[in-house]
Amino acid sequence: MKPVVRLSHMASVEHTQVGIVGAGPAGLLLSHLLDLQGIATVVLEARSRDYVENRIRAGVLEQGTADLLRQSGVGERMARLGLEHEGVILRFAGRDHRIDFRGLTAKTVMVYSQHEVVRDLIAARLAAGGRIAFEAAALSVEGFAGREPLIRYRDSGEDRVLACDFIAGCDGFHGICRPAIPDQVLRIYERTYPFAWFGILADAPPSSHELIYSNHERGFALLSMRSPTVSRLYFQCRPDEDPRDWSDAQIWEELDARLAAPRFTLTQGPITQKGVTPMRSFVVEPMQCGRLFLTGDAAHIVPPTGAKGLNLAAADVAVLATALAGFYGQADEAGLARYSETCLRRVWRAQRFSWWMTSLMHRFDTQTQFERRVQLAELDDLATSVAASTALAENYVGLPFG
Ligand code: FAS
Ligand code: PHB
Repeated sequence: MKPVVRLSHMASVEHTQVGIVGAGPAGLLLSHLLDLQGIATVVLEARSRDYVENRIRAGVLEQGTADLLRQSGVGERMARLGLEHEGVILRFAGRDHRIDFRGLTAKTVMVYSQHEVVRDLIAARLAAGGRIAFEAAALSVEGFAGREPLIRYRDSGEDRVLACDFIAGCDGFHGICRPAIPDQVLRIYERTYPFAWFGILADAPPSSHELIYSNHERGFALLSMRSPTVSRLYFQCRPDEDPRDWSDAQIWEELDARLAAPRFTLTQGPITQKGVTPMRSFVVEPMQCGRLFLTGDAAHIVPPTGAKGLNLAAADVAVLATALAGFYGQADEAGLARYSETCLRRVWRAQRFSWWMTSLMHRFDTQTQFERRVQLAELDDLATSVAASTALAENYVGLPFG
């Protein structure tokens, strides 16, 4: 029998088992997986439901992430709207090389937008009677060094307290949970890149059935998609680029130049959204402190070249949900004790892959002619070596969870 959320004698204090800060993919998926285990949660989200359901971000789900959504009962819309992809195309030096995921790994990826995953998870939680407080920003997380953590938050202008057994910090890179851990506990590893991604959404049928990653003299470009009628494209730009400085015509001209290839035509259309995403690699160790557990972007950021951000969040949550189920089901704390170590092994392998893909596909102003030729030789190696292509495919479709 699932314990209900109880209001204690001081009406402003709520109690639950796991308090979750953030209703992005990590927080919502954790709440969903814990509910399936009969574990009570409350999700606190600073933004509105409309905002989080329309925030355009990641687009590619690893096989493991798609399987987790299907197996946990929230894969129905993904099955209808998602696009299963069996490979990607690397475009460089006027040639294409296809990485055959299914042939090399027997796995595939699912092109299905992050905001659709968020919509599916919110719908599932609300249908199950889950508690998600929107426009309820967590102000502080306290007491997690002991056994009675609490989250202070503001909801509808009223200051409230959520008392819980555990806190899951699913509040992204700019959240409050990671900074609540004492500096002397944390080690931060980070790298910033000398460029960013200029991303657009366009009402234009994708010009390729599969994603195209292009290493061009003018800089990197990526052709992705959201549906048979909506394209998602990116090109490498300066970190301080202002999207307002670019007309639609200039954007299409740049993408057309960087994606040019024989017998390829880039279909254009009205641009419905444009933005610049900074590029950084970031990891915090450990990912836990007492009864506070960090997941997803609250703990790590990868450059999006390897399409790992959302998938790493899902992998962290799968590990944490299993560990919490062990605690509540068998009073077994081993999974919780090992949470950070288990997640970080996968996080660092995804960090390496994302750094490698970024270094392989982008132009660096500081690049010498020798380094440029080595970069092209590495792409040529991928195009000619099954072992090299297999290594890329294994990382792209996703490493095992846990
Ligand atoms: P999120 O940041 O998604 O969610 C955190 C949530 O916590 C947010 O809803 C926020 O409002 C909430 N929150 C923060 N502080 C709070 C507080 N004090 N109280 C309550 N709630 C609070 N990844 C890819 O794989 N491919 C991509 O193309 C890609 N593009 C991206 C573009 C952008 C602009 C950004 C910022 C990220 C992109 N990412 C991409 C990475 C992204 O998809 C993340 O990996 C993913 O959103 C991680 O999910 P969460 O960890 O849930 O964090
Ligand atoms: C996307 O579709 O948004 C996308 C796809 C692949 C990436 C990054 C982003 O590597």
